[in-house]
Amino acid sequence: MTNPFNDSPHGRDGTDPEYGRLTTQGFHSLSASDVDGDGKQEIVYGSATIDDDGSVLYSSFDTLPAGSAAPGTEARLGHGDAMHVTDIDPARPGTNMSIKWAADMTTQLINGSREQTPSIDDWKRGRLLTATGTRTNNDTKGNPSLVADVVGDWREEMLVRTADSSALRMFMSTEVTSHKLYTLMQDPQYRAEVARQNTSYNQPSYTDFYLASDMYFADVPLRAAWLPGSVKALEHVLEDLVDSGDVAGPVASQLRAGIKQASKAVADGDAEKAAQAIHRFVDFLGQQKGPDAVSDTAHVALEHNAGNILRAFGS
Ligand SMILES: [Ca+2]
Ligand SMILES: [Ca+2]
Ligand SMILES: [Ca+2]
Repeated sequence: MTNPFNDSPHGRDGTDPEYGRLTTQGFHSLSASDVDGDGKQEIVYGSATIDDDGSVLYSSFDTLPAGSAAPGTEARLGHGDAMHVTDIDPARPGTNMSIKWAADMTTQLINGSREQTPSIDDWKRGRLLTATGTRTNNDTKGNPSLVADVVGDWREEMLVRTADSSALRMFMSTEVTSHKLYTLMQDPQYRAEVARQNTSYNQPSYTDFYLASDMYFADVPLRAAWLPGSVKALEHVLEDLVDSGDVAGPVASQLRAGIKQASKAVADGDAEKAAQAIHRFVDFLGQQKGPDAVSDTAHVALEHNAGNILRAFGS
């Protein structure tokens, strides 16, 4: 496409009746974020957002400004080049690549592109780190290979390649902090953002809550994230399926009882007994009758999670 900042209305409808109007609204990256607060993530595609059910949540249009190719014309917003999705003050100058590096919870800049040595800079304290012998990626964008809370506290590490691309180096902050927070990887948006950094142009990964030096810790959401292979994960999935009506009737209580037995066995350190309880759980799934209802979706989800537990137990 041609330059969106000095272009005539450049949007060209695609052929799909529902999605055709999103043509040219994407850019080099994307984010997954719960932008409508319904507990499910939407795909923020650039100047458009796809709702969790696959429908178009919004597609942004605006009036082309004076000095553009067609002032006053209503045009779809197009390629924005970079995007930041979080609880942020949009009136502050939007950054290219940033990092949560300082003990006081402020944000630092990562500088250095092409043949420059990457550095971490603070607007008050100046240069905090020079990553000698390394380079960034993506030409003028100067992105590290990854910026993420890899070593879990809440500070981000910077992973950059050596200048000869033979190795990765990970730099971590040695500033001693008095602030305590769970690892950022426990934030569902942040976790998806870290995955996204590895599939498109790198942009900073953001939490879905306000993370800054003037944050209120009372506003930090408590996370209920259960890892695959835990009985808690299976319980969580079952309760979601009961809520949605995918599991209904007396079978719900039988399945709950199976999970309870497995939980108790895990707490007692009896893996064999826990595995037996999960096997019985899977048997129940295959034996509903009368008023019981387990949808196909529920079947697949519950069997998958039960299988994860059995694999974790090696049985
Ligand atoms: Ca949502
Ligand atoms: Ca939604
Ligand atoms: Ca860290």
